[in-house]
Amino acid sequence: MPRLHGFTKKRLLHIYELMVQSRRLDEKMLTLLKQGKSYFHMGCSGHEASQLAAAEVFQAGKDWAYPYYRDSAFCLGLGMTGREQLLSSLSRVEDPNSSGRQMPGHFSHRNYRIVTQSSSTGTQYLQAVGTAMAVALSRENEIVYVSSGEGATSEGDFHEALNWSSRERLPVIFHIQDNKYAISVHISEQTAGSVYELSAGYNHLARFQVDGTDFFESHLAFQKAVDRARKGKGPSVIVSDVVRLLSHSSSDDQRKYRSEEELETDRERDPILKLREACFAAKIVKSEDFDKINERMTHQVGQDALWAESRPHPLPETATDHMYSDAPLPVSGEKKVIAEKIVMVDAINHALHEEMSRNDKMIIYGQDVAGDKGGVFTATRRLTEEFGQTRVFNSQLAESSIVGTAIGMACAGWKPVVEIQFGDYIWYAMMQIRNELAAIRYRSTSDWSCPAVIRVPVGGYIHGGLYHSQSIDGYFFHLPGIRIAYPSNAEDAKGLLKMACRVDDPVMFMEHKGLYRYASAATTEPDEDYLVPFGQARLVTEGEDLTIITYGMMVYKSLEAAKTLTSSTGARVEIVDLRTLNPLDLDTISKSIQKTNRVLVAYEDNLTNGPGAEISALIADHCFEYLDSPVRRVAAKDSHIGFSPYLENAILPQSVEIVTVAEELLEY
Ligand SMILES: Cc1ncc(C[n+]2csc(CCOP(=O)(O)OP(=O)(O)O)c2C)c(N)n1
Repeated sequence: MPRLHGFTKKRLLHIYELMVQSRRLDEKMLTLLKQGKSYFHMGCSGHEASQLAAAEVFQAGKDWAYPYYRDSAFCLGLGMTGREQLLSSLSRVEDPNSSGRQMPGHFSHRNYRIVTQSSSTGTQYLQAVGTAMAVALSRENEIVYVSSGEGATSEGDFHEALNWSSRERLPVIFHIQDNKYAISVHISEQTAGSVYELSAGYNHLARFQVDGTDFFESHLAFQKAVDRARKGKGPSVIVSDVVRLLSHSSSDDQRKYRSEEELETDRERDPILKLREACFAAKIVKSEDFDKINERMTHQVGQDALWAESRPHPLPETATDHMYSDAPLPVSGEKKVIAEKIVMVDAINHALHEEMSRNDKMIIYGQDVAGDKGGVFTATRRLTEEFGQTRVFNSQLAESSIVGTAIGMACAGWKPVVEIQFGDYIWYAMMQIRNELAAIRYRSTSDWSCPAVIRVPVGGYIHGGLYHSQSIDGYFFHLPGIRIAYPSNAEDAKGLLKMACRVDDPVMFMEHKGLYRYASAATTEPDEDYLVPFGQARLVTEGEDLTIITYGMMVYKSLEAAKTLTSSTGARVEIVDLRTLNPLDLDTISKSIQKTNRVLVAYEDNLTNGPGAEISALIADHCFEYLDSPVRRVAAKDSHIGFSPYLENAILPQSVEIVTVAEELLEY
């Protein structure tokens, strides 16, 4: 049987058909848009050959894919149908990519292991690396595809991902589709040299530079890259020189920044024409065969579009569904005390130890967490010794890498419990947390979920200055999709962390550094079956005259204040320790206010827009009729935190301020 570069006629026609289908889909989607039936489009035209070359060597449903928004031909190659892509284009509820929740082209398909993609250029690389870490741990012979344009390689995450995957020889193929433009920005304004050149220097990383409009040349590179990935030799980066035949998106007009000559030169490199020519030259396919396919695809895409238009839209009442898991919360056993006294950091260590024993898929990593050191606060001490380097290891010094890879691991069914060394440095990971971790369940209508745990030391009162004292809860309290636990003592820390390790949602687990070894936060140690349910506040003290809603270190500042108030005024103060900020126990807050009729919210984050601001608003909404005085807040000043104790004391909230405000409320 005649073959061209090893491909039979039948296979070549199949590839040609997918290329044409992808091209017709672009055309049809732009028509639908002009007809006012859809809202946005990003085209694949000009990128088809390199994408289908990639799809040829990946095993759909076994291997993993993190495609770019231009990867429609790649997704067709894996098995996604034109109808499914049209449902996405028209934002219909049956769209398997996102049920109309994301812009078109943000691919996701559980059956083909296409992991849900966002619009953030560059977040996908580290997630792909995380999935490759999961693959390596599972010892499966799977590989991971991740794709982007050349513009997105300017994001730091690209370089972090090359570093991590190369260091660990992970089976990732980075496909960089270089069409020379990031919207209107030419690569000469983007990249110091070429992406191929700037990815040099990583040990174990293979690099390929190909004409991405040539299917056969691209296929050869992918074949080589995949072979070495499957043999455990490490990642590859394939830079495909492609053409962007359409404007960046339907909102762009490339004639504003590209000359007609340049556009014509690109059109001459059309990958569909190239494949046709190669097949003619080899006399393997006749022109009628291609013409028949063209006709069939025009007809099929037209019919598929009509079908997709007939399908239902998402219902408005479902707009906020899939924010959190529906799975019931794990249930605690009866509490048994196993030790008389334990400090909070040791309780955290024991919780991790117990959960690692219980769950073989739990993995711990972060900066300095491994070995005898066990983290700068010793929370992970002795865990590497007990569970080995493959399950408890040091990460590179890169917060986005820690969270990005954790997302990829969690999407592949593992349970990463990672540490960010100081809350003050979590900002490098903010994109991964805000746009990815928090949104993955929502945007994939629960096809994908990301139940990773981020442990993060926070808070001041430890002479830490601007960059070791920050409270970060205000930022994350604002964010739907992530649970927040914030224990104030050892027993709660153990029970809440064990719960965090078992729930099906992402959790930010905030650990106040000042409480790690704080004598008052030491408690008896509950046994391994003890869990603290999320959304259940604890009454620290009971009283009738005033409620203080608080959490973390402020529980102790409130206790001091309550003592002073009782001795000076005789008032009895009820202190409510929230234990989790999301979910928030509004019920306990409300019951306490019904009893005391006066409330103060004390929190360590700065005043403006801190969690207490929202809690005060909720109290105004839900408890107004029970109040005999205004809702007041005591919080940090709206300031950075100075290092000198004279500055720090003036900025962070103190018990004396709670006393002053409480007295005003009691006298109101
Ligand atoms: C983090 C981030 N910054 C900016 C954007 C807006 N944006 C969307 S696509 C794009 C250009 C991407 O260019 P490139 O990676 O080369 O891919 P191409 O569109 O050329 O295929 C930009 C700037 C974004 N989506 N995400």
